[in-house]
Amino acid sequence: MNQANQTIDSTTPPHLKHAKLAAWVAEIAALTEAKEVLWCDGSQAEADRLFAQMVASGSVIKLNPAKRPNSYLALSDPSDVARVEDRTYVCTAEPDDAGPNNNWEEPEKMKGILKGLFKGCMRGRTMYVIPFSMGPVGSPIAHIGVELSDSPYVVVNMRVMTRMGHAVLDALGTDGEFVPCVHSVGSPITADTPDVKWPCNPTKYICHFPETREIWSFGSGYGGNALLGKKCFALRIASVMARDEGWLAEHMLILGVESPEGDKSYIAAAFPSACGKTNFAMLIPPKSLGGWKITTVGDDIAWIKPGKDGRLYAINPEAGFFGVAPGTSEKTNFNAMATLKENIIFTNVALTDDGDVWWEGMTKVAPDHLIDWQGKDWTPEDGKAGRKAAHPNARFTAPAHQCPSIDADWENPAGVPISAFIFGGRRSTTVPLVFEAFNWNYGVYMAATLGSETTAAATGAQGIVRRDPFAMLPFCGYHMGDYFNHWLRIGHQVSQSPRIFTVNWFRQDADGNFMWPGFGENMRVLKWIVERCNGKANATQTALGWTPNFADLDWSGNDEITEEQFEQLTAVDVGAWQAELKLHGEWFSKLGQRMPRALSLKRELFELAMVD
Ligand code: SAT
Ligand code: MN
Repeated sequence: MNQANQTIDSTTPPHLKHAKLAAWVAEIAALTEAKEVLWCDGSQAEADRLFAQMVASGSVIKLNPAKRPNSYLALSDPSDVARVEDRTYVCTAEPDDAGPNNNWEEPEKMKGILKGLFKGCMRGRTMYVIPFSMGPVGSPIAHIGVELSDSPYVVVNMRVMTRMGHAVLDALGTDGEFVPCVHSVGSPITADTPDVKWPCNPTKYICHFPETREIWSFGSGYGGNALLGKKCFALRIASVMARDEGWLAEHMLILGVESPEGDKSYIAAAFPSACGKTNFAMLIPPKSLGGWKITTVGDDIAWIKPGKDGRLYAINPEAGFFGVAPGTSEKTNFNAMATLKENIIFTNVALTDDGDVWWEGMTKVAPDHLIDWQGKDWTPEDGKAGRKAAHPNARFTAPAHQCPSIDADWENPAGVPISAFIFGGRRSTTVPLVFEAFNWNYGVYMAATLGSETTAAATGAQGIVRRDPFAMLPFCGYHMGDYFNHWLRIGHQVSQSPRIFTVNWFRQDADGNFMWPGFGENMRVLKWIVERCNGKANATQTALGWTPNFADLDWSGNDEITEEQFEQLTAVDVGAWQAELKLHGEWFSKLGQRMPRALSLKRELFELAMVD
C-alpha cells in the first residue's frame, strides 16, 4: 500500500479486546484502501455528526424541524431503488445446497470476483465499523454482526434498525461470535471521480457464504442490499444457522392479541409483499368488539427458538421499521403514521414546499407543488399524467419504540410465546378467508404452497399466482426442500407447537369486488384464531381444514357482511382446488429431489379427498 492510500485508524475503541475482529477490520481496510476507519459508538452525537456531514455534502436533506423533528430525506440514484434479487447469491460448495431458489456461485470463485471488486473500492472514503446486535443485546435468541461500510447513510439506518455501537462490542468480549458483513457502494473518490449525492456502482453483487457465515455486498446503497442486518443476515444467513441449530429465522411479523379480560396471545404471520403486512402488525380493532387490543412486536422478521416449556419463543431481531411509505395514511395505518412523527429517515419520498414529506396515498389530495423523488418539480398535473411523486418502493426508517402499539414485551430477551402461525397471500379466488390446518404437517403443506397474485402496480400483469413458500422464497439461504424438512422437524421437536392458519383478505366476487373489508375488520378473524388456540371457538371441518361458520365470528358492530356473503368468502371450490393442487404438483417438482416426501404424499392425499 502506498503512503497516499494509508488507512488512518484513530478511533479503535480503547476497550476493544477482540483480536479476531481487530484483525479482520485491518484486513478489509487494507483491501479497500479506505481513507480512514471509524468505529461507530451508536451515540446520538455520532448520528448528529454524520447527518450534518451528509446535509453539507447534499446527500440528505434535513426536514423542517417544526413539521418533522430530527428527520431527513435521502433521494437515491434512480438506478438504485430496491433489492436486486438477480444479483443476490448464495455461495455453497455444492450448488444443490443453495437450491433452485437461489442464484449460486462456487465460494472460491465468488471470493475471487469480490476481492477484485473490493480492491481499492473505498479510496477517498471512510470505512465505518458498525457492530450490531439482531435482537436485544445479550438475549439468548439474539446474534451479533459487524458491518464494515463506506456509506454514512448505512450507519444512520443501521442505528435505527439494529442495536448498534459500543454496547455490542462489550457483549462480544474477547472472542464472541459475529457474522462479518462487508459492504461498499463501490464508488471510490479520486481526482477524476468526485463524490456524488448517492454513490453506487452499476455492477452489483449481494453475496452470502452460509458455510462460513459471511456477507459481502457491493455496488448498492439501498435497503436490503446495504443494511446487511436485515434480509442478508436476519433471514438468509440466520435461516442456515437456524437449520443447523434447531430454531427458525422467518419473514414474519409478530403481534400480540389481548382480550378484554387481559389474556394475551402472540401470533407470528408471514405474507408475501403487497399484502399489507405492516398494516396487519399495527392493526387497530373496531371499538364495537369491546376492548380487544393489538400490540406490535415486529413487522418483518421473527427469530423463534424452542423454550424449556415446549413452546416456541419469538423475538423481533430488528429495532426499527423499514417500511414502504406509499399507501400509508392515517386511514390505512394510523399507528404507522404516528410512528413517523419524528426521528425518521425517509428515502425516495417527495419533499413538500414547507420542508415536509409526501407520498401517494398519504392524503386524498396531493399538495400543489412538490419536489419528487428524482429531485424534479412535480404538480398534481404530473400525477394525472402517471408520474409518481414518491418512488413506489420509497421507505421510512423508523424507531420501533415510537410505535403507539408497540408491545410491552417487544424487547424481552426471552421473547414472546407463539400460539399460532398465520400464512396469507393475495388470492382473488380459491383460498377461503380463513382456515385452520388439521395438524402441523398440514400447516407446513399450506405454507409450502403459499401463493400470491401479482398486482398490476408491481408488474403490469394482474392475477398471476406466484408461489412464495412461507413468504421466504427470496430470503431462504439454503435449499427450499431442506427448509420444508426443517419446518416438519421443528413441529415435532416441541411439545406445544403453535396451530397453523391460512388467511386470504383478498377474495373477490364474480364482479371483481373484494368480498372482505380488511384492515381493522381482520380483528374478527384474529379473535377467532386466538379463541381456537384457547379452545374457545367453534369450527366446521372442510376438505381444507377447520373453518368458522358465520356464527363463530363476532359480528358486533358489523352488519355489512351477510351470512350468504360469508359462505362465499369461506367456500371451498372443489374445481378450483383440483386445479390448484395440480399447480402445487408443478411447484413441488421444481424443487426436485429434496422435496420432503411427507409433503408430496400429502398433496396426493389431498387430491384424492378433493371430490364433489
Ligand atoms: O429492502 S428491504 O430488503 O429491506 C425490504 C424489501 O425489499 O423487502
Ligand atoms: Mn420483508
